[in-house]
Amino acid sequence: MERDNTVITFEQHTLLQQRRHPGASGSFAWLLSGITLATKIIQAKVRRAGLGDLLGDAGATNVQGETQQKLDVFSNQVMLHYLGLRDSVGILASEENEEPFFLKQSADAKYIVIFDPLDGSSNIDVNVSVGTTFSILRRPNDPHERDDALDLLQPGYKQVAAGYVLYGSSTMLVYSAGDGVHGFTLDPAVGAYILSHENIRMPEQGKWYSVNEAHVDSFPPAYQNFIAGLRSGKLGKKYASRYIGSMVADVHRTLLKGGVFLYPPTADNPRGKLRLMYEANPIAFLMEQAGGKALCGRQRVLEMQPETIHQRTAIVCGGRREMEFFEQCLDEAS
Ligand code: P6P
Repeated sequence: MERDNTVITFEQHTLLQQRRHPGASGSFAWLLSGITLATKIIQAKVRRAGLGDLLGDAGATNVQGETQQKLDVFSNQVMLHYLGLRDSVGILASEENEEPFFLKQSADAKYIVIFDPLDGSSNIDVNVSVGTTFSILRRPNDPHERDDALDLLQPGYKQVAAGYVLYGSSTMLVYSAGDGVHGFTLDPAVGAYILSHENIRMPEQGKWYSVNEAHVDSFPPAYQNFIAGLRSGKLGKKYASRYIGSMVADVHRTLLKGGVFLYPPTADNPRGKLRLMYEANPIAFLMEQAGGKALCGRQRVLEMQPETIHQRTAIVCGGRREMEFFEQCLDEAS
């Protein structure tokens, strides 16, 4: 029987999903096209970073106190511009900007997009994969019911959609709107994100753990015992380590192959290093949609009540077996 070579683009996929929500206005699909267009422009620059004057730092620091890379600044401007053009986007918040951008108060402007335009950018100069992460929240339809601060600081379970774009050996958009996790590979010849990984499910158990072991001496005991147990074969096999140091790449491997990715509390970052609103929340949303879990200590990441837009958090996220073992290590250490 001839193989069905029909391609499904991201736009087709989101329109098909939209049909399941009667009354959908199409404004969400139009918003998503802002993300796909911006990330296509970003990937084109990332892939040519060694040419022209795109490598290196931009001579400034961001709100995190991190040296901004030139591509950080470029990627941020592109995300802000193309999402800002979408009527349905009312608020934009970026890892690169201290304050959010309150764009429009119209009734249509019911979405909030919180993003990291180029996570892992310190790896760009050495040609390591980097990524864009995004989290989409909704505001009340009635402008009179809106509160700029409260609408932004919603817990992760209220995300209407979330995802990342990984600029790796290929460019891949991984996304969920609460109806499973789906991966789309950019076909440069067509200029479209094509469905390549429908309904991604995390393996029950993997074979890798992913953590920066340089900090292991300052991890809380439960985390130390967790890693030692994985390594010594407590889960029936001795785990190997894989750590790229670019969250989107480490998370993508964990999502597809199973295992666990973690950034525990450390002496340098006692609350963890990753940012809740635009790193941990999108990742946790995808992990849970794919059958995995994401915790900060005992707490489900998606239930954490944000206090500030740039707050950091610890995170352990992975497959069912690894996460059960992590919770067992927490119990034994208490
Ligand atoms: P460390 C990159 O700067 C980043 O925010 C994440 O992409 C990555 O997972 C983490 O920091 C790496 O941190 O302390 O291991 O270098």
